[in-house]
Amino acid sequence: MSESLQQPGTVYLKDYQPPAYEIEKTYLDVEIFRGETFVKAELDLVRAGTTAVAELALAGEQLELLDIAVDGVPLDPSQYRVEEGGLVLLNPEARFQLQTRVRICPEQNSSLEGLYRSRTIYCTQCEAEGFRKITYYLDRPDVMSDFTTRISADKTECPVLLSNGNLLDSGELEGGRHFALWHDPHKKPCYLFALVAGNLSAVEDTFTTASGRAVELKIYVEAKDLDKCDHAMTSLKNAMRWDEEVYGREYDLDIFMIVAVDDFNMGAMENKGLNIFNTSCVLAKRETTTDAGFQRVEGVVAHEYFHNWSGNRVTCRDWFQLSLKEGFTVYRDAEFSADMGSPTVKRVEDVAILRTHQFAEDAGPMAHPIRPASYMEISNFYTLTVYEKGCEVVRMLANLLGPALFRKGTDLYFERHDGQAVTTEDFVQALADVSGRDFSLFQNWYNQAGTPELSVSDSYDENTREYTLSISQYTPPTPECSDKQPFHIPIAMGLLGDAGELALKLKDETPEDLPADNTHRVLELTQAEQQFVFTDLPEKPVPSLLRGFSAPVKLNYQYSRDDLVKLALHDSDGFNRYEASQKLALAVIEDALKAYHCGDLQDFSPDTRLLQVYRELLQESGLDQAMLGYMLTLPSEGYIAEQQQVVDPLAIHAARRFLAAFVADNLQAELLQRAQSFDPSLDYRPVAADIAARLIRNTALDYLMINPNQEVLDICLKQLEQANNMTDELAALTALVNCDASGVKILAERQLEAFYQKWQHEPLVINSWLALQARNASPGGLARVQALLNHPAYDGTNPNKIRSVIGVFSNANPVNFHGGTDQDPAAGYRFLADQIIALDKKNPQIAARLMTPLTRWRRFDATRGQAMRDELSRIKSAPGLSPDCNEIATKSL
Ligand code: B3K
Ligand code: ZN
Repeated sequence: MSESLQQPGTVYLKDYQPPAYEIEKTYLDVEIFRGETFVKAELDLVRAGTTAVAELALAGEQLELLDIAVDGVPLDPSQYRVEEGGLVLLNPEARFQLQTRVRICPEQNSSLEGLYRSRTIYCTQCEAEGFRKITYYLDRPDVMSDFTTRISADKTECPVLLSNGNLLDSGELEGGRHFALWHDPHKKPCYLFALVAGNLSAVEDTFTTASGRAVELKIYVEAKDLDKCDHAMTSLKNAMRWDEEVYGREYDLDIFMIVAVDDFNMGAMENKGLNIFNTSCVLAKRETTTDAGFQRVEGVVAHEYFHNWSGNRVTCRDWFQLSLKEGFTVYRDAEFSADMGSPTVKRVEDVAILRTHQFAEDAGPMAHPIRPASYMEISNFYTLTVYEKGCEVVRMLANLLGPALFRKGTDLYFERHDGQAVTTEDFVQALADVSGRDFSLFQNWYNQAGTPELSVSDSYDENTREYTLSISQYTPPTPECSDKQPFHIPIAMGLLGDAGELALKLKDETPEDLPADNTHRVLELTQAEQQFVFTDLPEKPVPSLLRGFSAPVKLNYQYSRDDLVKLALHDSDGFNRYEASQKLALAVIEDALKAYHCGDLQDFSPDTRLLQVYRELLQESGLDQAMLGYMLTLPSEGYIAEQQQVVDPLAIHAARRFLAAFVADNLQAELLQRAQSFDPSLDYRPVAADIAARLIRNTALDYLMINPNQEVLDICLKQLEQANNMTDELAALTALVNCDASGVKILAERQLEAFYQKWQHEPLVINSWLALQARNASPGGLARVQALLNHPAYDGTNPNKIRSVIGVFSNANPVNFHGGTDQDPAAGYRFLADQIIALDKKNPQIAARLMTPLTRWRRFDATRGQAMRDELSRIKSAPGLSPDCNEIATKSL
């Protein structure tokens, strides 16, 4: 047996082999100097099996090996090889200590993976395979070790030195340097290792666990940001309490630290006891942060904290199991946020993202099961599928079991596998064991990609009073499999009669089977086709299907528009009320699209039933104002595009805009009343009711600003000037900038500049400022975005800035991205490819992420599709292309 280095190419789940060696103890001595860092590692390696190993390979990248010894004796060059990708030890003993010393250059590390420098702060990002850029190691999640880390650095430049676990020692060194020694008592894989060194200030608090232990909480930020940590701290304490109450999980160290850095490839990272965050997911204060920003901080702080159990205490055996920790943890944070705010609103928001973006991924060339069977570059698999669909799969399991059994199942999972690296089967098995349920068919959710499509038809027999729902499922082919097995699909449902919800009785149910709430059922579809017969129904009902979006599927049932009106106004399920309003709006937008294609959109008269619904909703007392805001918002261009056979982004934009103007014209009085309710003297609180009030008011303002009269313009400007919070300030600026009315453009330009002058010292506010311009659908978008890249506020090495400009333009400004320029319709695509090729040399992970819109070329007409494809080919043939971009280009072409 030998443990060899991973070759570039495809890695397969079926090839998994347990590690040949364990690393019992890891001692790291990291000496940070300006421009270079020295890492000494002492690894206590123990052979896992009884058979001798000819070669043992340790992964390593961009390391300069200075010294190598085994048990204190320097190795002769005949005893090892340094190769591309790592270090190979020849004929290793069964037990030995490997001592290496390497030189690395964090200052030159622009990939933001491994040890790098963000502004003045040294920090690490090791998941998935970044630890190998710090030292030679068995860089795989099933190798779990006891870590001790000594850090030393200049005391003035880096007064704060942090790593995982508890501080054992610290002190002064010669030459103005100092050191800190940390030990983590919990064994962990190296992807959870973290180190931070820099000039940071901390906000401190304590949390007393359910069993009475005091935990020190520290949030480290640059001193200028100390006033923006309260919300993260409150969110952290809420998350700690919630995990105790809902999952029985206590925190397990004496200290929990969060560090915020500006340059970070994603939102945050759950390193044991030392989470490292993108500033965008920690910092929040009302003057600089929108409601969505506050909610994001709460959600991400909770998510990373929850990983302490779902990910750290019980971790993944290999990276194919990523959804084991991510899907489950997203489910946990979603339920937490639902509990902190409004469950229906949270559900509506999450489902919108899933259906717009994950469904598109699942229908595209990068489609993969939540547990992929192969990958080329694991960084490309931190996807909406693994995270968001993974969450939906856990949600289905939780709903099939019900709260009590699900809790019993997660207790068993955590206890059975504490300290282990496991698979998604282990998770499902624990749930099966406590419930006695058979989840063998359910496993298809882990193994098959693609979004199942349900076709539902129904019939009612007046004589027998029976109502039959016939449901069939079909899943389109995806790259890994063209012939799908059926999925196990829970369909939560109810039936609406003329006077409200009808009592339900399935044909084979006995009176004892009937649940207390007899207006709701969960049907379990387990075959390609099934029928469900309800008896004793007095009338033909309108079915309310897939309540709460009980499964990540597309549901087709021929609702009449009157049915949709009824569901939107009267369904007892909040999610399905929203869904019906969206379906109705989508139907009217599709009418408008037909008119557009016939060239007479301007003379088109939309179905007024949509106005009827909106009017009644606006008058409904007791309706959650956030729900009202979402129900009144037309489906996004991205969501509309998802519903089309061939996407025509210009047509979609025109049709949606036409309908929005129609709504604004016809509901002017009602909308004006909402928009006028702006009151700058109201104190700002980021709580559900207030967030909802701002949302509906700003939704109304958006509508009115499509074609504003002076009164509306005055409301908008007043809000922009007097807002005491970023939500209202940015909403007013956005409405102004998005307004195409003549005369408003110059005003918008002036206000944009004034906003910049006011906020230029706040990077996160400037990100929003960049993003709102990148999203602006007015003609000339590409030129504006190119100008932004030359603006002093732009920094082409900072992922947040790249996402705010290039990411937002290519994903959220379809009319400009796909419209190009008058001279060159493909100019948007060329621009994006140029940016990707340049960025790939510095930060391949972010470059690969930016490729998503181009991968969707099959969804467009032949000319656009070919132009997008040409750009993918150009990326693919760029010299020195990273494996990250290469995988996506190869699979998409
Ligand atoms: N686990 C990290 C993601 C790491 C991504 C590496 N490319 C954050 C999270 O999901 O909590
Ligand atoms: Zn996560």
